[in-house]
Amino acid sequence: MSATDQLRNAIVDGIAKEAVKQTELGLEQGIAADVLLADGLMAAMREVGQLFEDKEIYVPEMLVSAHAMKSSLEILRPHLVEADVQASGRVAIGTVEGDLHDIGKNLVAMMLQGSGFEVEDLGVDVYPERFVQAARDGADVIALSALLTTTMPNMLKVVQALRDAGIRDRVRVVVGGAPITQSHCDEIGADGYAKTASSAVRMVQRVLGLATFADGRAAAAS
Ligand code: B12
Repeated sequence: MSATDQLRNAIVDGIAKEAVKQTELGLEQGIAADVLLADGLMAAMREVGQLFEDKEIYVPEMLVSAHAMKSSLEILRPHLVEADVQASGRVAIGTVEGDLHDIGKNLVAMMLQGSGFEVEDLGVDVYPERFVQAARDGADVIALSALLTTTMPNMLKVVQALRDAGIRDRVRVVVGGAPITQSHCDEIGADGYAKTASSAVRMVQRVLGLATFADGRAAAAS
């Protein structure tokens, strides 16, 4: 069995130590960090979600799998994030009110950082007022994550709060998370949606009107 398969199994089984070992082994074998991320970590969390839906596992198991994934992600982080890249914009990112899922949000934050953005991570269960504050403090982009269908409407609350504060046109609002779609983005009047962390980088660059270098970093469009 390949290191990627063993990594996936370790995360599904919630064995953090094994997940770390297989991540290190995979990197040693020359498997690219983004391949380990997609075929190991993300595939494992999809499987975990399915097992939860089928009532084969419950919240505690989901939590240990999430912990194992985070442990693996810490090893991958330096390989995914390029150091010392010049900031090409400020992004304030958070998971919306009522929602505690942060793995995807952390990944998006990490990828944006690696692509040269200055990122302020506001955490989870973030109220609209906190996003408004971040916009007032100079964020160019407000990035919202939601993993629950019940917290999706809280994205609209943020857009409305920015409007009420009279600063909606000063910032770009971008959205993502498993249940989010382009049509939800359009419905709530957000500026951009992306399905994955890597496409999130290109989307944020696009909504800011930035051109990109071949290595993915952003430059002001001429
Ligand atoms: C791990 C997990 C948990 C962990 C979270 C741990 C943590 N620190 O995040 C725990 C155990 C705490 C948890 C709790 C709950 N969970 Co949960 N959870 C999951 C699970 C298995 C994986 C989520 C995950 O991390 N995926 C991996 C990441 C990398 O993917 P992602 O988040 O989708 O992010 C990617 C993209 O969406 C995108 N993205 C994400 N954010 C953003 C933001 C922007 C701006 C952009 C552009 C892109 C972007 O980029 C990311 C990388 O590519 C999912 C199942 C699933 N397959 O999604 C269920 C799931 C989301 N959970 C679910 C449920 C029901 C719950 C609970 C209500 C369970 C309960 N009864 O208590 C609670 C809710 C707690 C709360 N208030 O938030 C349901 C939601 C169903 C629904 N339709 O709403 C799911 C879908 C499981 C299921 N199949 O039923 N959960």
